[in-house]
Amino acid sequence: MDFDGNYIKHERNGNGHINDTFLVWFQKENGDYIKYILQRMNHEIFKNPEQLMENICSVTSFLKEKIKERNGDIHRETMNVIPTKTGAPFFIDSIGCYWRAYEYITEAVSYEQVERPEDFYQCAYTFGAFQNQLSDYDAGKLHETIPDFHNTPLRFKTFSEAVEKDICGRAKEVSYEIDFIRNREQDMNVCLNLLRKGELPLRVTHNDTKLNNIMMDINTGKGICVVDLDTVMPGLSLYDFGDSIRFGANNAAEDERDLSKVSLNLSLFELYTSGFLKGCNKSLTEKEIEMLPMGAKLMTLECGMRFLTDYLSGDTYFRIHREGHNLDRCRTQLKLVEDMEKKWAEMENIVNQIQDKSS
Ligand code: GN1
Ligand code: MG
Repeated sequence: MDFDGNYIKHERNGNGHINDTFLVWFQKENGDYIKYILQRMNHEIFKNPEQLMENICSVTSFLKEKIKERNGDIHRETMNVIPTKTGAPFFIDSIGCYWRAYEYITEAVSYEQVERPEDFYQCAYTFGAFQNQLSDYDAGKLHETIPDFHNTPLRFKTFSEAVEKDICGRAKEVSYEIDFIRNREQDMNVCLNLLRKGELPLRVTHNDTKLNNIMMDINTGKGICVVDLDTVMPGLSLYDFGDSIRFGANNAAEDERDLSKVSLNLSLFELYTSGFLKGCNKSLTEKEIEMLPMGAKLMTLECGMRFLTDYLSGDTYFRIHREGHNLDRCRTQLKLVEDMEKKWAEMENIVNQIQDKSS
């Protein structure tokens, strides 16, 4: 990579389940230290790193133009890919691993859980604004880095096959979870059917809108930059809204074992909804807004189903840190779905009230 100066040291960074991320220190000729983010891409999951990096370079260049128009700081408000010395956006090492590097965003932090409600509002606003800024980006230019990423009915099919095959002999201990998912099969088609009928628009979406994919300014507390652009693809706005609720409006962590702690925090749901709609700046249709609660439920159900599929298949997709980790993750998601179902009327009311206020 075209790093400035001499290598000093590196350490692991972040909590992603897919790629390996490192923070790397260099020392410049004038003695100053400079940090970079270096990532080994998961080539098993992202089958075409060339296309993936083409997406990222194209989207970040587009964002940079928008940032310049508003006199923003292009080194903080978007990711910046550091090319190799020959100008390529990634590097393949001697054992065939793909590496890429980004500028390090200084004086910024990302959170694993909502520590202050204001942070969640900032996260919502920043993801909403990200989507709004890309609303005139030609989605046809993007490669599908993981085809059918949020195709929930197809995920259900893959899940059913994993149950059928049961290669680890684990299905018998998770019959409650399997039935829970099967009983909600009809929910899985709802959003894609609306897309097919033209009632929901296809947009450029991030598709992995966890709280920890937003960098916050440590001084002002403002959301500054959306990171982890690997899954930026055409999708539904509901996916981006829903995945944030799934992760951030849960009263417990994604892998909490004590399920009594898992529930939907309605005030965080409300805060996120208002921040997201503000960031989207009236670019969402009425139907999209009406379907926001469904987006939250769908993303949570889908994620729970993906964790269970991986558990049944021998934990080959999501990185695990303990036995049964993917099962624990699955259980929190299903518990959250159950709680959303109980709070459905309240979720709808919140969305309606925010919409009424802003119109
Ligand atoms: C993965 O790597 P990370 O943690 O940003 C996954 C998301 C899941 C998430 C669950 C490419 O994201 O889809 O929602 O874990 N990313 C991919 O925590 O599969
Ligand atoms: Mg991430």
